[in-house]
Amino acid sequence: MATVTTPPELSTHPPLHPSDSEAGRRDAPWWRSAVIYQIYPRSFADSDGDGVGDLPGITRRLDHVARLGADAIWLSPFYSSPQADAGYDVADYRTVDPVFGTLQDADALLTRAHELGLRAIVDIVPNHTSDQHPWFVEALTSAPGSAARARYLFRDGTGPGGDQPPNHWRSVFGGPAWQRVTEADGSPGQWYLHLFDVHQPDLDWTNPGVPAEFASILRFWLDRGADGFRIDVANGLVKAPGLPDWDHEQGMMQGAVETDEQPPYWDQDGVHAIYRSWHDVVAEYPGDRVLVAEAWVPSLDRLARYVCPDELDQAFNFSYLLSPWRAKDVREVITDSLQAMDSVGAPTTWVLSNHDVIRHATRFGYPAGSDLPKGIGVDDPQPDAVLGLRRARAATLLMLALPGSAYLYQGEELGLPEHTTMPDEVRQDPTWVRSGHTQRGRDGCRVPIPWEADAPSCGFGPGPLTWLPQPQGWPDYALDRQVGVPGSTYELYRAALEQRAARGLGAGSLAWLDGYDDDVVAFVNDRTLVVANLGEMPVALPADVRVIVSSLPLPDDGTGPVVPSDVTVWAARPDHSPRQMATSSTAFAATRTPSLPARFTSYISASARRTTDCGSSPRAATTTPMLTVMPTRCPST
Ligand SMILES: [Ca+2]
Repeated sequence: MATVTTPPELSTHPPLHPSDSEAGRRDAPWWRSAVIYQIYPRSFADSDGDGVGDLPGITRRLDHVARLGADAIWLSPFYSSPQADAGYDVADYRTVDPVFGTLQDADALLTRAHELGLRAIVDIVPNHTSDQHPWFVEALTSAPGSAARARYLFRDGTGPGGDQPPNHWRSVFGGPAWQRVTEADGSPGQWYLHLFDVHQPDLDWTNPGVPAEFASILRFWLDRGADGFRIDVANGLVKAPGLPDWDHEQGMMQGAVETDEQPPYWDQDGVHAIYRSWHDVVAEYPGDRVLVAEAWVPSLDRLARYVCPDELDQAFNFSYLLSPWRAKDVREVITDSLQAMDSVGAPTTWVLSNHDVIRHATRFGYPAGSDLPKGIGVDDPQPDAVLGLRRARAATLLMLALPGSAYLYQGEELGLPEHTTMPDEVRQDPTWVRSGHTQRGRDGCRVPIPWEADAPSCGFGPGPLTWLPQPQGWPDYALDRQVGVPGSTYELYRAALEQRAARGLGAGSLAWLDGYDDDVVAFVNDRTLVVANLGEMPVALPADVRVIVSSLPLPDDGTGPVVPSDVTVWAARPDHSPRQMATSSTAFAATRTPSLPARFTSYISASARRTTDCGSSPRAATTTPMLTVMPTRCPST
């Protein structure tokens, strides 16, 4: 390294976010500082070789999540569903879809999770049911004005013959949010509201039968041992009285609308009474159960209203996920997030990837702030995979140092990229068809996980079938190529989670540091110094700190270790206790090497570049109801 970097004169701001007290830490519910690992059941592990992941597959592989060091799992929906929207169209909230297994399999999964010390959060989808739900089937065969129709939002049409929709509301997926039905006598009939797909009729939450049914569903899963719920579209359940007209296109998934006005179906004040009642249901149960909101609202302040002390416990922080890899943006969103959640005493959450967005190892392989398509295909500009993984590791290490609760998405601990060259003819996300082949959708982040490099389907299942093709190079990311390998992304995650727990970072504080250039994100969390270098020039660490974990090994410029571009470091400050100085055996602990070890750089570039194929893994024969009409729910990335 040519330039000698001088250790900066650092000064600490007053804490933006205070630590939990010792007593507070002792008594705090687990979820205030948890690391929660999202499992997308279709793509985690397949037990029976049909190419589709299932609950027994998850149970068999669950020790991986425990060894990684996560505190909990969140399971995306596995309920009986025609799969019009990847299981977010539920036909029976109390049964498991046969493609995923049985209710006994769900019980076994929950039992195994608890044996491993993992909590388990399940999904709840209360805004709408499937059109195959018995309630909706009954509503269709019942007369206008009947009790069965009153559970949904049936209305007469407008205009001559009622052949125009009741109002101008638009579906999130495009087109009118209303569908006309044919009455029992064959005549054109009423219309029903579907803010999402036509197969997802919205429930009427002002009908007392609806909240009563959902309280019963919550209890059904709490009784079986669920440790909480992730609430789908938590901002949508209540519509403004009278369904007043609104003819703007709305961009819920971008978290914004085209006007400053709030649509009469999002974020209505009435939702909060529902969540207060859910809070009470969950409070009937022993232990600390958690309610997590997926709520797309215009601001972090509006989001904070969902996590008031008598409502839900935490909310996904999509603002953080959507933030570009630029220091100014990262500092701003961290500050705003902590201030908003602290204002109501709720833990802030952090997330970089999920089943709806382009994986962050790929997102960060494009220039910061790029406007990426909703799904990347072979014709699109391809990411810089090496840079993407480098930045993803740095971003993850930054995220895991933040106080609050962090969400991981299956496979990110392996450094998995998005599948960006998937042939269009094997795509399963109906977004591709529904968008007129303009948006490829989310298949690229849902590719089955590689467990064993040399096994068929990379160990995803017992045979070669995978419901989406695994890309070339997948074996290089396999878990068995990374366990115990210094420098692997898996070992980085494991070391980070170990140190996060040992150093109490999740319950800790955040105080910004001054002294670095603007393109460095630097803060202290109690006795841990965190430096993320988002700039181009290497920066020095203070002389008196000791490196605990770094996202890549740190070169030494002769005066001490320096932090290169796109690298994050955790370091112990001088007043640490011996226990907090403990370093993980496989972390880059206190490395003072003259340059990046060749073994590491070859690993990272090989992972990103190699073109070995994953056994022979043809696409699964379509033996299961595939996602034939699923609309997009992608947040903008
Ligand atoms: Ca299966």
